[in-house]
Amino acid sequence: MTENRLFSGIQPTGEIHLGNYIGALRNWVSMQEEYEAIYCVVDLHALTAPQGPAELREATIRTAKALLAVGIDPDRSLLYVQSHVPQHAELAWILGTLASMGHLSRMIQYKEKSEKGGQNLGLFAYPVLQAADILIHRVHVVPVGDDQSQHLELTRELAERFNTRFGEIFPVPATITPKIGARVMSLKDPTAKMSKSDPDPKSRIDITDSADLIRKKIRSAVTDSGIGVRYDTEDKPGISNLLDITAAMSGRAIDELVAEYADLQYGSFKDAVADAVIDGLEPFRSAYSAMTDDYVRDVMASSAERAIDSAAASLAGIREAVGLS
Ligand code: ATP
Ligand code: LTN
Repeated sequence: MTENRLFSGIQPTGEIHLGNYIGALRNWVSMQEEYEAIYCVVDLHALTAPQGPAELREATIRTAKALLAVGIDPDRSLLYVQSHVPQHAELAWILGTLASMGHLSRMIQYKEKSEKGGQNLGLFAYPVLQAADILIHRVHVVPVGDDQSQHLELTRELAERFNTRFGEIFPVPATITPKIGARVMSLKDPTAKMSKSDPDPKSRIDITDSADLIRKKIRSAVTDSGIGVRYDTEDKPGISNLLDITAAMSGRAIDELVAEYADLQYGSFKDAVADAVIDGLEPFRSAYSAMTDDYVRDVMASSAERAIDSAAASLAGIREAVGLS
């Protein structure tokens, strides 16, 4: 069997930011060539943080539209909404019976999110549903940003445990993270990752931001009090983050950028960073504004039908293996 199936997901919460784009979405687009790719807007996961029904519905369409506008090709790849394919939730229940409470309670994302309040069973079981997303399609690789490595380790552990107990059903999937930009940092605190849930909108660049707003946010990014553009994540985390972003958006090497910008004042350097981000996002912005919600809904509906076919066949084998009749 060729090992060429791929799955990844994104939550419909907030706006898609540059960290999502560089750390995940760009690779999703390029990997469609090589893999049979399945992409999912994970609305059930989004329910673990409180948001209103209208807001969730709107964010689901907006997120799917952004995925299409970055270049996910619906003729080649599947792109659907998680809750439209009920097999994800059923497999999550089965896998939940194999997951250890200790392992789940050590998950960094769970600890961070539950410390911010709003603990709930869904938040605790979040990585089990993520494992089900991946395993239901029996995929081989999962492209994600750095922050998801721990969840992917759990997925592999659950696949192995299931296979040992019930027979070889699941491939054990590999994690793929990008070489540059696997962890884009906040513009306001370069020791924290850029995140949708950061309350300060200036901490991140949303990919739908106007050129002016992008420039303003980059100009107000936290750097350090020294001078000189150098790549040093310990002493100059803010400048290094801006260099990473520029390298990822322009396709140029960090060394080459440092050689060109070494003697610039921070203000001029930030202008060059803003140019790279604005130019890099331009094709996305025009595709996004030209796309209608109806087109997005059509793609979601036809992809979900195909995903149900694949997920139902896979779940039948799983049910049989565990003894559900
Ligand atoms: P939140 O921070 O609110 O949990 P998020 O910004 O991490 O949300 P997700 O939907 O959870 O967004 O992530 C979608 C994809 O983007 C995942 O593959 C994740 O690893 C990647 N990603 C998220 N933030 C970053 C970042 N700062 N740098 C690189 N990749 C990221
Ligand atoms: N947990 C991920 C989103 C996610 C996902 C997945 C990613 C849900 N299911 C399956 C990869 C594969 C996140 O918070 N970024």
